Amino acid sequence: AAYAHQPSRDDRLIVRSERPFTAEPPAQLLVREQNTANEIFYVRNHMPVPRIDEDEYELEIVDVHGNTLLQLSLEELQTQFEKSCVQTAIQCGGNRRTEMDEVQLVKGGVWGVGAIGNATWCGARLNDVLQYAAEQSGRDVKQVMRDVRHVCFEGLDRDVATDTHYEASVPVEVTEGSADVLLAYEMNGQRLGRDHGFPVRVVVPGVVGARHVKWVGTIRLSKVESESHWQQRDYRVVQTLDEAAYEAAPSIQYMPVVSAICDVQRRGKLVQLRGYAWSGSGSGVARVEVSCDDGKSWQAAELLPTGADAGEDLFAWRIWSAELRVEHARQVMCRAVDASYNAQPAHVRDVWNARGLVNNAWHRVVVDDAV
Ligand code: MTE
Ligand code: MO
Repeated sequence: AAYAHQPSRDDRLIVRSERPFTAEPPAQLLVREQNTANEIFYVRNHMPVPRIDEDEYELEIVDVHGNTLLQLSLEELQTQFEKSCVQTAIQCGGNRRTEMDEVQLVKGGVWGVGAIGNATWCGARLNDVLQYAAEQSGRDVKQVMRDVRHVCFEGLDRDVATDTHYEASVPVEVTEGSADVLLAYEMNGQRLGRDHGFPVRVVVPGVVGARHVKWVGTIRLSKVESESHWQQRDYRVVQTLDEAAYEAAPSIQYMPVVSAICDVQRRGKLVQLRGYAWSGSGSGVARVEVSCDDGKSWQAAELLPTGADAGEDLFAWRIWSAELRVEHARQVMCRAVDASYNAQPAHVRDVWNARGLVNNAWHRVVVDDAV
């Protein structure tokens, strides 16, 4: 019954789990366009998709003492604040998890290279809403933010058995430092689909997917990180699954540079490759290279334009293409460097962890299998 009234989904998605629903697009489809079509954008739900009546929707802002500063309707959110847009990728912390299983089995759902998508998101800036919330309660925003260290976002999705809502938080430096942290109500020019957080989701460019809270109902200013399971006992890179390991590990926030090969077309000895690269934290992608001799030599890939203005697309992914002449080798691989000269590690074994998170090793594909 908890799963009655779920949205319908595109048949092209590869379903990784029905309940809760998680799915990714076929890799080839993922790199056809700069912005991932909404219908094939990966879905990662932890609970049933809530049914929300847009006329009844309310967003509540709560201060560090637990007092409500403001309640906003969807219409107020859309009309009282300047609409701001950002083109950014969102990537699940578990993207490319399955490659880690080859080193040693990890705990977590199956993901290929498709637990990432790129879109233009539009909505109200979180900072504008916080400023307004402070004013409405007759206070100065500096005063309201004074003891705040983390901003917690609670979703309206709920596990009925335990009465818990999805929740995650980001450090306040992340939100205060960025005009691109949005309470988004549009994805690629359309209103958000139900699987992607209708009517409002949080978008925090550069940060792991788990913090981009969908169906956001409450924003809580806090001295501490969210106490939720997803902040404390998941989305942290641990080598063992005990409590002490989770407590010692920082929660994943900004993501490192990553790339993947998504499409391989072979014509005789020529192999056409297409993939994505993402700098995560927002320095931008400087370079992508491909190799067919196990990394002895590398050839530059061509980065395709994002379509956004220069400097406005640093959180967007880059689609790239390359043509390789392959003699005997069957494995091709790619790697990216971001504009701060951070590079990807060579091997999955170098980044292996017990939950299979943040796999940004060079991506390898066997040519014959990938056609
Ligand atoms: N927000 C809520 N309320 N509930 C969720 O289950 N999943 C998170 C995040 N926000 C989740 C959520 C995770 S782990 C990811 S990777 C992204 O949403 C996925 O966003 P998408 O389904 O729009 O691709
Ligand atoms: Mo995720």
